[in-house]
Amino acid sequence: MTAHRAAPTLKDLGWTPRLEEAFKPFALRGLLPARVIAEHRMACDLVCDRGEFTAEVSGNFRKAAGSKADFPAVGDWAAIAFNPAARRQTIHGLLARRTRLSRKDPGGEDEQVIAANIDTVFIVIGLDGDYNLKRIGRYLAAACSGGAEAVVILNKADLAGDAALKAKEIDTLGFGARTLALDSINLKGYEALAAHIGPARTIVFSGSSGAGKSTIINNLLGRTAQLTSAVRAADSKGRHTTTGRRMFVLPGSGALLIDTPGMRGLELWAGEKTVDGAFEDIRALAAQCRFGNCSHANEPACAVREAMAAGKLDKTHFDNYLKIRAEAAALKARMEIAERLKNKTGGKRGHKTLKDILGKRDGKRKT
Ligand SMILES: Nc1nc2c(ncn2[C@@H]2O[C@H](COP(=O)(O)OP(=O)(O)OP(=O)(O)O)[C@@H](O)[C@H]2O)c(=O)[nH]1
Ligand SMILES: [Mg+2]
Ligand SMILES: [Zn+2]
Repeated sequence: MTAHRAAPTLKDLGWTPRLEEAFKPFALRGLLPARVIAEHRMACDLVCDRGEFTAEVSGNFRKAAGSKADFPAVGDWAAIAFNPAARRQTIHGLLARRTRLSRKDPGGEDEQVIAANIDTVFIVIGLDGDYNLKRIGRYLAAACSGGAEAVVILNKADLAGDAALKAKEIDTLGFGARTLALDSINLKGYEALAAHIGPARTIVFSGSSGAGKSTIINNLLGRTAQLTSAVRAADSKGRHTTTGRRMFVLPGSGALLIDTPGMRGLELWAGEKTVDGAFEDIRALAAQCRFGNCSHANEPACAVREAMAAGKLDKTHFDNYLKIRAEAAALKARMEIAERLKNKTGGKRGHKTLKDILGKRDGKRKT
């Protein structure tokens, strides 16, 4: 692909002096920075200061990759060897990801990165048959464990009057995420998005097919950038209209919006692995603690506490790490209880919410 229209600059795409610093080793090899804006089967589209191009990874990159998660994802900063004559540019490396949203690879046990270096995950839920508290919990766990801010968007508020009630229910999941209601047909509630949409802020839209992700993106862009199609009336299921992940620059605010295809059989990645992935610095320190299972609370010879005392590790960053670990563990426990109850009753109580289940369990504990 050639640069057929005015491409955004690197700065528009979120390039910062800090990234520039991290990129130095690549720059010394004569490589150029580029942001991945779309993913295809064997290639991706990216933007560098020469324009927009298609690119693929080098043979050495492929050989060095340990898993699928090591390959370029939308939002990644890639190091490319620019060749104006080539049909495809070549990616030789990626900058370490600041945050990510991952899922379990549908084809195996591997982590699949949906989007990288994102500030916010919009979890878009349709207030029709799409609403499911347990699934929202899984999205929240995945979003938080990838290190990004999570916002739940209850879309299709024109179809249901209980958005406020649902927001309260979502609060019981304990992630402290903001919940907003949108009516994307009559464009209501959009002013609340402004708090999350700013210059070079990267936002990934996640949620099941038919929830309205592409509709919201089109509304924000003010043009039909993405196709949309009606859900099945019987069960509100979407038709998997969006088939690839792609980033759009929002004119005006300059935010970067990533549309994604609705997920089937959602299995987001919220394991300890990603908690550690988003907190690589803490993981590296923890490896130097005297005890392998150090909780970094009051054990002797704790490298994490020592780093904090020496001002080498930010306390807020560490507190976030603890919070997210605790949330992931609590969620896992709650999911297990929900699963057990479902099995006991033959899986027929699908309309009961997690809150009902939790309420009962809490009640039992007190007596
Ligand atoms: N009533 C109502 N319908 C909406 C709203 N937002 C979107 N829709 C409709 O829902 C259908 C699905 O919307 P899409 O934007 O295609 O959904 P999507 O999340 O992008 O779906 P996939 O691309 O399949 O993952 C379309 O017919 C939209 O017009 C809303 O706020 N209210
Ligand atoms: Mg779509
Ligand atoms: Zn420790």
